[in-house]
Amino acid sequence: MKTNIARLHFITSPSEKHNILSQIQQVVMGGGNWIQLRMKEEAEKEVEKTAVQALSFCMDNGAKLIINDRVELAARIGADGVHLGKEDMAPTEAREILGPQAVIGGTANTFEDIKRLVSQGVDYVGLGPFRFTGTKKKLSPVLGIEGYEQIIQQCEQNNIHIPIIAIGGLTPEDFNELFDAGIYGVALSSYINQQDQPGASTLELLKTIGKLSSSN
Ligand code: TZP
Ligand code: MG
Repeated sequence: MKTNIARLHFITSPSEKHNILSQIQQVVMGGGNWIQLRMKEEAEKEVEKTAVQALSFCMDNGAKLIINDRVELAARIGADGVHLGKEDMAPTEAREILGPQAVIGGTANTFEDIKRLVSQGVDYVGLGPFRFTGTKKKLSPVLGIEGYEQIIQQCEQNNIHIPIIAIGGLTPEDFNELFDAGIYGVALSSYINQQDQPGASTLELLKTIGKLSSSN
């Protein structure tokens, strides 16, 4: 298991307030060190242009850049890793392309998903959605806190240890019960990029997470 998985993942998404690059810059300046570039609608060329600029900024400022879906693009530009959903390339294949140092994350909605992803060598799982969110299309069933508690218990019973990152409509008010349930970290998009000051918001979130996460 990679020990350097961050507790706060920022996922880019379209926002009327800040363009993608500005979101990344502000979050990183606020202390965020883990960015997932998620651009679902844009053409590959545009994604690559943004990804190259984002990677340069992240590298200069000690942050990791994880690319959503696009393994070949991540390999081409030398990004830190990829995040893969069920319909994307298998993590085992991505590992062959990206190598042992790359971070590979996978999306899970059930305990079975986590089991499969762990067997495929992922470094973390994004487990969700916690609640409804408009950020993702074709949303899987909402888990709620009971879903997390049950799935984390199943992981413990089956001796499965992998950083679990909660995702989906999260706000800081949710963190307490989620960390109590045993999650490792959180991934947020709209809560951060809809703020006037995503950097200041990131700093606050990191403080909260630091207080809650010490034992997980
Ligand atoms: N996967 C499950 S929910 C989600 C993704 C990518 C969107 C998270 O964004 P938000 O705005 O924090 O709900
Ligand atoms: Mg995907």
